Amino acid sequence: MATYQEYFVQNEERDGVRFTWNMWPSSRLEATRLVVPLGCLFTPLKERLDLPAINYEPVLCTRDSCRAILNPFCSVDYRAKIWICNFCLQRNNFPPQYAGISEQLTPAELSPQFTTIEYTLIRAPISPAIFLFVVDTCMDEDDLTALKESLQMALSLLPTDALVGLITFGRMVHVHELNCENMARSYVFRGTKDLTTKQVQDMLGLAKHQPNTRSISTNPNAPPQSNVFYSKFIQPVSVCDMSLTDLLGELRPDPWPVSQAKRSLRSTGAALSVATGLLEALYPNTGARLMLFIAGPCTQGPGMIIDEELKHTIRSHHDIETDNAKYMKKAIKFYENIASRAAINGHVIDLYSAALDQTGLHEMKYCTNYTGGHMVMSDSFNTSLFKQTFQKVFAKDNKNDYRMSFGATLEVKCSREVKVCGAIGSCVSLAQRAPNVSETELGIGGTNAWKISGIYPNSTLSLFFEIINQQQEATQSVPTDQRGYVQFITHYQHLSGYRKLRVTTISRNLLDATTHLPAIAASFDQECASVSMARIAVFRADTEEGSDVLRWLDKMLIRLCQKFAVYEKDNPGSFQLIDTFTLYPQFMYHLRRSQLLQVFNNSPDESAFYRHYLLGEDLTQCLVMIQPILYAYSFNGPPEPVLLDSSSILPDRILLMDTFYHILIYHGETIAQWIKAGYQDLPEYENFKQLLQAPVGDASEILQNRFPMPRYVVTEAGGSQARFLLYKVNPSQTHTNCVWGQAVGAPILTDDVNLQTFMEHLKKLAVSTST
Ligand SMILES: *[C@@H]1O[C@H](CO)[C@@H](O)[C@H](O)[C@H]1NC(C)=O
Ligand SMILES: *[C@@H]1O[C@H](CO)[C@@H](O)[C@H](O)[C@H]1NC(C)=O
Ligand SMILES: *[C@@H]1O[C@H](CO)[C@@H](O)[C@H](O)[C@H]1NC(C)=O
Ligand SMILES: CC(=O)N[C@H]1CO[C@H](CO)[C@@H](O)[C@@H]1O
Ligand SMILES: [Zn+2]
Repeated sequence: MATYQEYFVQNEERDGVRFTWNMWPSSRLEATRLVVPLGCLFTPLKERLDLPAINYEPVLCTRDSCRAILNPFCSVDYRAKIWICNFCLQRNNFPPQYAGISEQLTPAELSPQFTTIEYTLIRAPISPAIFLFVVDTCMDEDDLTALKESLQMALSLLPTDALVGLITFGRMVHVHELNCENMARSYVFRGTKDLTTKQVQDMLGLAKHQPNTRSISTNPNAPPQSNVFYSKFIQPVSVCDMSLTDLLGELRPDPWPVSQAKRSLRSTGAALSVATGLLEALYPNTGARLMLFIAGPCTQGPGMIIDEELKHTIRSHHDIETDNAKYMKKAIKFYENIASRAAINGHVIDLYSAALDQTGLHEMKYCTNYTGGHMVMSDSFNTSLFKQTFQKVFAKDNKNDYRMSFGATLEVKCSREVKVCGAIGSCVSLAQRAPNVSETELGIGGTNAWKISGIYPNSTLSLFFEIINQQQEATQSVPTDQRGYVQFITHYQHLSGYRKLRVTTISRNLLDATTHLPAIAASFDQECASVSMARIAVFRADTEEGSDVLRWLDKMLIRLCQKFAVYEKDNPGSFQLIDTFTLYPQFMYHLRRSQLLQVFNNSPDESAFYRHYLLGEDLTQCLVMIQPILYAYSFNGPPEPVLLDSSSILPDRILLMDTFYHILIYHGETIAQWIKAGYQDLPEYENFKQLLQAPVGDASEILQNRFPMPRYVVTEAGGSQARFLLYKVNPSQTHTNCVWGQAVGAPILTDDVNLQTFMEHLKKLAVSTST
């Protein structure tokens, strides 16, 4: 049999699913005693190049309360042309077009290799995607020029049938008409006023329009209909390319004078409100992307982050803790409302922030969080970080398909042993109360369906489950072949305009945990568990004190060790973790110290940015955020991964650290001296030049493939930026436990406990009879 590790990887590649536990306890009580909740990380649109093209509709179970989709786990009677639903045991007839099936001739959706399959719903109407640029003009000429170039590039990268629109703002908000031949015209709104949707629509003259009414053709042979609907504000890019190019060309920084001691008056909130209202009126329930570009905080009107006086600084974490953030609560409420309206309609909001100071991402984060939008943070629009990240938004995969899709809904169906408790990720609840929805909520619960307005191949949700068998039932000799099933049904609009449906069905064995605990422990996926717990912690950090979240993580870790380690009571020396748990405490150690949970030295905007990606990326990338990867380069051998530990910092080594958000190259002391001496330029030290080049090459490969592009830092021993590395490594050699001159590695001055001390504490607490 394959190892569990191979099984995890195979499941992830085939179905985009990793579960915390891969054997499930058959009773509810035993499941809650596992400490780490039963859950999974699910990547609905996991890139799969080998999926067959299926252009027919899926077959559904006929039981009204079920409606699960035919899958390889259903039993089939080929002679009678009947299939039995694995979720509700309903017997269903195959539809007439399946008359020819037999054991030898099975449709793809029954084939065991297609537990994940995708249907293209060719009869559904086609809708081109909509892109609305909402552009701040309170920035200097250079920055605006750079931004205009990026927008121009975006126009050339869009599908030609895409619809586009432009709103600009500074003190005022301008909604630009795109159909005028020679004369640029725009509708102007004051930035101070909070307008209702209805007011926005009346002022733009949209109220008279019937919103896009769509009907699915009843004639199966009818070609897909395109219900394109233009207005003077939103036009196909192929039509308005010229006028939009002219408009962008003429765009100037906001003309209102700004005095020395003041900030620009920037009406971000009003602009977002107008933009959301426009899309709501014209394109409800259609894929649309609202791209907001900001160079500073909103300083007036709805959504105001700070006033215009420069002597008033933007709130810090300390201000938030001491309830001294004057505008924050009101602003959050405003942006959250905008975000909900957009999310319900399948509209995505992206935040592209380019400024040295904070711009209010902390208050605006709901816009990206609820809609699956991108959050990008750079110092200016004229940086490669912004330019290359923005270009990647429009990137295509090997099949020449765009990587962005729209308006997804994810529905989860469970067999009778399981209920769904909630989801954590960039989504909102569709408040669909089904029989299989648990009363216990974890994450966004009380529903079995969620909306994900913007979705990409790597978008990953955490889903949590509950086992519902009662204890009594469990002890009534559970048949050993009992299996639980979960089906994930993802509807989405591809950028080609087609609607698609991805179905993933998984199954796991249920075991009596009172007698089979070792088998359940062996099925523990500690990587998935670490990311799942990190997401729960970050989810809680939004509403709870940071110290409470850390205490909760510690408590869970101790309880997990108490349950699954081998030890004698009150004898820490006897403590031993079983194989499948050995890495977990280390992940928790690094998570506790990470910028995901520690706010010291970070602004609220930075915290919002870091957390946004933990809640959206796939398992591999989330693990890097929790515990960065460190590689060493030296003359002593090929590059190799090394421990994230201060002992890895050696004078004759170059280190490359990947934290997901940062790529850092660090030159050890000796290496730095050689560079200063210019050895790399001498022909006889060609090998030194090559050694210097190696990490640069590897870094640029990471920079190429990552979204968003990480910050790139090159530093050396004693350099000010070296702190990025020193904060991350385990301080195994601090001034208290190393002898100067003898120790290998760099000593670090810190009050932070190191991993070894952390583990000692953990052992002591876990084996203690008094906890
Ligand atoms: C962007 O910055 C570079 C220097 O880094 C400068 O040469 C260039 O002119 C700037 N571009 C614009 C559009 O301001
Ligand atoms: C996203 O929204 C949820 C509420 O639905 C909130 O609890 C969570 O903390 C948010 N996360 C971020 C990073 O904004
Ligand atoms: C998707 O995730 C994989 C790792 O799991 C990573 O290599 C790849 O760069 C990611 N793609 C994007 C666009 O972030
Ligand atoms: C679709 C689905 O999951 N249905 C199940 C929900 O739970 C009931 C009873 O708990 C089952 O009978 C359904 O099959
Ligand atoms: Zn069924």
